[in-house]
Amino acid sequence: MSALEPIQQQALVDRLMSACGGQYSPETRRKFFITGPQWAAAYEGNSLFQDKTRPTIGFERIIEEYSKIGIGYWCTHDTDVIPTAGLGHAQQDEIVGRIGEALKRNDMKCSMVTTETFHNPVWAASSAPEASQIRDYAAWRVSNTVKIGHELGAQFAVYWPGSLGYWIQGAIDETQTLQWYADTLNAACEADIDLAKKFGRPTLKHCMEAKPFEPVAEILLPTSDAMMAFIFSGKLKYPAMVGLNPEYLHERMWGTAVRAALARMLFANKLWHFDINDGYSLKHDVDIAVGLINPFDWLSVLVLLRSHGFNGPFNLDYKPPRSTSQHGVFAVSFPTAVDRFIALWEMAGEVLTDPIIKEATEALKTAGPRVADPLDAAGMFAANRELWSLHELIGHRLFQILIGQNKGRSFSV
Ligand code: 3MF
Ligand code: MG
Ligand code: MG
Repeated sequence: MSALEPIQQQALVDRLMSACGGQYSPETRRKFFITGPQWAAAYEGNSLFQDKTRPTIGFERIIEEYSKIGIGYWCTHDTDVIPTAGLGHAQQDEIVGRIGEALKRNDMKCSMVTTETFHNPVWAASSAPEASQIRDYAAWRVSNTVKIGHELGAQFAVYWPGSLGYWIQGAIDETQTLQWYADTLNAACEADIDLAKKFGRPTLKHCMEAKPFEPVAEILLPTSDAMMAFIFSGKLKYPAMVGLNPEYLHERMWGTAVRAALARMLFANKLWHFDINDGYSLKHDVDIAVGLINPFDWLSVLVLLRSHGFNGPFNLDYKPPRSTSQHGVFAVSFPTAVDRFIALWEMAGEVLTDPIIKEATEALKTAGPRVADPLDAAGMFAANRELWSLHELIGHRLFQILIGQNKGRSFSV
């Protein structure tokens, strides 16, 4: 093989992408409530120790590219699209107007809006700091985002309180900070109730998103479980308006089984929105695309979600790797992420109708014969002894479905 010029490299990528096959059509992709974040496609490849590898691109291009791929929904932070200094001024209305037109032109919808309360220096002492003027500003920021949400037709508002925490222990009273953060969410809900009336729309679903580490040393609401305790603490004025936006990797980062964490949210009726991606346990937030690291685990997650009727939104909150070019972001990264998700979703459907899993699950629930003495633990164990091998058999069947052995794919020696 001789060295390839960049233009030939792009053609090679495109040719191998189509050689991969198995792509879903944009129409099929659009049937799913899959949402594309402004910030994911705009990510330039930079990090704490790494410089940018891609150019700056704006919402017009991103909305158009998502639409072509068949990602039917778009979402954004307020400051992904409006400079902080322009918020609340004419510039905001002008930009929101242009976003509305870009969405319409490309047959796209805005699904969700979120407030950046972690990046700007104003949040250096957290998004609920001692300075009451900054807390008032935070309350205004989230309410302003809710307003933008109504203007763009969004159904969801998301809150990632990444800066709600500290570096130096002992300097703040955590319970006070949590109360101040509750006040911020109360302000967002209150504003939403008024705005919804004004716009003649339902109120938004307000979803909290937890991440255990980053960007500060100690996070006050590090997990979705902590957030549920917060929602049900009695400190929120509108707890029924507030639910969760878990992120697959954020849960995995602290070591839980993601499926079990999601089950706890389903149990509390608070799983409302889901950031889909992948990565490694006990590492920083690497935001790798869905299914590239833990496809087996992902299959299991989607079996749970499908069996509980959770149909999205599924938000592609990942970072196209910095090795991927700008061309690759839209030619490889997003379409393949969407297609792996759909393939895993369809596989989860196969799991739910698989006759072997069905029969095994039913047999386990029917259980062995009841013993006469309800206190006879040894007898109960013996009565079910052979059935419980089915747990492992079900696990094996899930693996077979993942690799297609249930459909006759074989690996000969
Ligand atoms: C950080 C995140 C955030 C949130 C976003 C939504 C930049 O790890 O996951 O993405 O998803 O702020 O509110
Ligand atoms: Mg993440
Ligand atoms: Mg996220």
